[in-house]
Amino acid sequence: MPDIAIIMGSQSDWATMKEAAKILDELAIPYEAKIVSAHRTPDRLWSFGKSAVERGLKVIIAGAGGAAHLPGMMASKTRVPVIGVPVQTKALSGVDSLYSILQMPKGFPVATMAIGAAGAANAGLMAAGILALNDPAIAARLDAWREALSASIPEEPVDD
Ligand code: RP5
Repeated sequence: MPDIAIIMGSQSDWATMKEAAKILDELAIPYEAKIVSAHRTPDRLWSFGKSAVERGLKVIIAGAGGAAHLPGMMASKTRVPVIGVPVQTKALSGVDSLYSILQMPKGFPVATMAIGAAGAANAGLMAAGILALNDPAIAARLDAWREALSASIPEEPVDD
């Protein structure tokens, strides 16, 4: 059983949420990926949230767009930490998703990332950082990943 779940409201979210998966692949951290929609599959959401602790999940990355209720509803159903990813939308550019995920009432937090692909990648890194607190091997891989990223940034700009 993996420690991390990546859940999303729709197949159409996978293009974005794949960025979280890619980071976890790079860090050799196993995860499960599932479509769980707050509106279209509420029973699936409920049973996922109800069983998350007993299944041993340590972090849930939840991405959704528009009326993006999945991360907040999941946070209401389980104490497993939820990292929310606002998926970019055509109509409102993902500001709708952002506000839907961000403005949780006191008592049920969702750690909300940036809109879109960068937010999804950062969700993967945040989840890795949480696991690294108790896993020295993941900590070492995450440190190396961060150092490699820093080393890849040139000191001076070049013409395109
Ligand atoms: C949300 O509605 C999903 O998270 C997705 O971002 C959005 C659109 O879903 P589709 O109509 O593309 O399935 O529930």
